[in-house]
Amino acid sequence: MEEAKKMVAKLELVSLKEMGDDRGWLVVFEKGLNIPFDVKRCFFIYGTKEGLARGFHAHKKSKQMLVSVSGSVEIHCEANGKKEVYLLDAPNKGLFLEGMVWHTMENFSSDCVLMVLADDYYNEDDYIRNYDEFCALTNKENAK
Ligand code: T46
Repeated sequence: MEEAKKMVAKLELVSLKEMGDDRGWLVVFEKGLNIPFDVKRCFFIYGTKEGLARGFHAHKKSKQMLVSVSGSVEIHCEANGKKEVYLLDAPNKGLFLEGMVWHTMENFSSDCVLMVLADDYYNEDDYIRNYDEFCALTNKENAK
């Protein structure tokens, strides 16, 4: 499928350097240092109800960095034929996602504040919210 060949899926867990002194800790996100894109948008997800999962989509192109700045959350990802779960439980752990990564956010702790940095403005056309469509575009065998 020509369209699928052009689609990128990248995931990387990034460990950020913590700078600490007797006052506490400081972590930096900086383009070129640990963020491989220009940040155009930032949003926060918090107050998620217990047992609730969010996400259930992939992006066609967007690049994002997910960081749990408070509490913890699991990011369940499916990309390049593999399923992996990443636990974000510290402000110095970033999960970089680009493109065709089907992801859900699950098991939010009650104090979780999930920060997301994105390389582009909000555009619903960049979302694939239908799992069968995701499977078809990534040539998955269980696609209908
Ligand atoms: C993602 C995960 C990690 C906006 O109007 N502007 C925005 O910038 C965003 C992110 C959302 N919205 C609206 C769209 C929906 O009506 O806010 C509502 C909730 O968004 P959504 O259901 O997409 O939220 P999540 O938690 O499922 O997904 C979000 C991001 O949308 C998505 O890009 O990768 O967080």
